[in-house]
Amino acid sequence: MKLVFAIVHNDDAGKLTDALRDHNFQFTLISTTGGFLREGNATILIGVDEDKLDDALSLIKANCVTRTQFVNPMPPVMEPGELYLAQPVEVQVGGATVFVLNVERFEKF
Ligand code: 2BA
Repeated sequence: MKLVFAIVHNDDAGKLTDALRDHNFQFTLISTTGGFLREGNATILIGVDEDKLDDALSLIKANCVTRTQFVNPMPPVMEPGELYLAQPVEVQVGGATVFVLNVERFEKF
């Protein structure tokens, strides 16, 4: 068995979880925050048998879109009277960041 951790954009989470449900995958949805942008994203934990792993990854790929976002960098330390004009920096987010882990043991009590 494998455990898939998929970190996805909040706007893709609904479509992806609908697709996973339609294909009978069991999963847990956690509200998370990206360390860099400090914006909400969604982490989906999916426990899958190995023969279904590729199907789960295909659904993630099909339902998560790459987006461009702009971030304002931290302003530098300024002397009084100095002017700083922030230049937003472009970053690409997603489609999905995916980790696949081996499951040593799986129990339901
Ligand atoms: P964030 O940490 O908010 O990062 C959002 C996007 O900002 C990243 O998109 C990446 O394009 C950019 N970025 C992140 N750190 C950066 C840095 N130090 N300098 C410049 N740009 C940077 P993605 O790579 O698609 O990541 C989307 C989200 O997936 C991340 O949100 C984070 O929540 C998670 N993630 C990505 N890589 C991870 C990792 N190695 N471990 C754990 N979580 C990860």
